[in-house]
Amino acid sequence: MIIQISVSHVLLLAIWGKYRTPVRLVNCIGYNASVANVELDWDGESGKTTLQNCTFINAGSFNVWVENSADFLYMVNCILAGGDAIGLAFEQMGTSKYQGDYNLFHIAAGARMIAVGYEDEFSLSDVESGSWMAYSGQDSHSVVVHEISKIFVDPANFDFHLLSTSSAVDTGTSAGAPAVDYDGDSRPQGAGYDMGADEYVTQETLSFLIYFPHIASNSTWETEICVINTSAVQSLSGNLRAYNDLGQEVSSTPVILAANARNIADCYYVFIPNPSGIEYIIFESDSENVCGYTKFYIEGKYRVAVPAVSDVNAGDIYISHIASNTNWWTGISLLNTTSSSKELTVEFDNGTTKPITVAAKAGTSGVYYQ
Ligand SMILES: [Ca+2]
Ligand SMILES: [Ca+2]
Repeated sequence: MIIQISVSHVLLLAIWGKYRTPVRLVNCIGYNASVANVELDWDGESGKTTLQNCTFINAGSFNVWVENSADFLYMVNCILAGGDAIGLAFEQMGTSKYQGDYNLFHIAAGARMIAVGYEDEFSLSDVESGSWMAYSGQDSHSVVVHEISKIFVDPANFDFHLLSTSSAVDTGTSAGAPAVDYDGDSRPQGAGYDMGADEYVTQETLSFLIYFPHIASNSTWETEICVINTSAVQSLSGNLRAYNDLGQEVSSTPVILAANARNIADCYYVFIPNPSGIEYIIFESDSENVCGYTKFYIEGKYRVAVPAVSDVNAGDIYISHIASNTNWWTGISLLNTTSSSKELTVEFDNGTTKPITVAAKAGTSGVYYQ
C-alpha cells in the first residue's frame, strides 16, 4: 500500500521513515535536530520524497540525509543552512535519483555542504564554483551564501524570516511553489517566489488597516470580530494584531480569505490567545477590499454589532445619540493610532466638558456621563 504523506506549514519535530513514500513536505521548517532534520530512511523499496519551499537549519550530523541511492529526492526552493558537519548527505555513491534546483545552500566554513558516499565531497565554495552542478547535473539555479546572518532575520533566536536583502528573496521558481508561505502570506511577493518556508513581505504590502477599537472579553461580555473580503475575484491576506491597553502588541494571527469570504474570530473561544488582555485589534491587509464588524454579546441576552473602523478621525468627532437612562447606557471607545499622547475634550450638548487623555497607541473606553 502506498500512503501519500503531505505536510505543509508545520514546524517539523520529527518525521522519519516509518512511512512509505511519496512524502511531500511544503513550507516546513526544521532546525537543531540532534542527527538530521530530514532523513530518507531506506525501507527496502525505492520511494520519492519532495521538499518544496522548506527551510532546514542546523543539525548535529546531516541537515538532509539520504540513506540509500535508490530513493528519489526532489528538492526545490529550499534553504539548507547552518550546521558544521554535512548539509546534504548521500550515504551511498550515486546521485542519479536526486533532482534539485533553486535551493540556497549554507553551512559553517570548512564543513561539507554536500557529501556523496563520503568520497565525493563539496564545500560551499565547490558548490559556488559549479563543481556540484557539473557533478550532479542539478542545482544550476541554486545559490550559496557564506554567512547565515545574511539569510535570516535572527537565526540565533529562531526567527527564520528572510531579510529583505537575503539571496533567497525573489530567486525561487514558480514551478510547484505553494500559494502561501509558512506565515500564510500569499506567494509570490515582490519580483518572484522566494526560497524557503518564508515569503518576504514588505510592510507596505499590508498597508490597508481596519480597526476594532474595543474588545470586551471578561466574565460578563464576549466579543466576536469578523473580517470580510469584499472582492469577488481577489483573495486577501493579513494579520489580526491584538494590543493591550498600553498599546503593546500581544498577539498576531495570520488570516487568509478567499474571494467573498469572511473570517470570524471569536476572541474568547477560538484562536486569539489571552483575550482578556486585549484592548483593541487592528487588521492589516494586503487588499483594500476589506471590511469587518465587532459584535459584543452576553450569551442568550444581548447582541450588538458595530462596523469596524477604516478611516481615522481627526478634529471633532460627533456622537449623534447617547442613551443614558434606566434601561440603557452608552459606552464610547477611543483609540489613539498615533505615537504621541492625545488630550481630548468630551463636550456635551448642555455645554459641560470632560477632559480625557489617551496615551500613544492606546485605547480607552468608558461611559462618560453628563
Ligand atoms: Ca518574493
Ligand atoms: Ca512571510
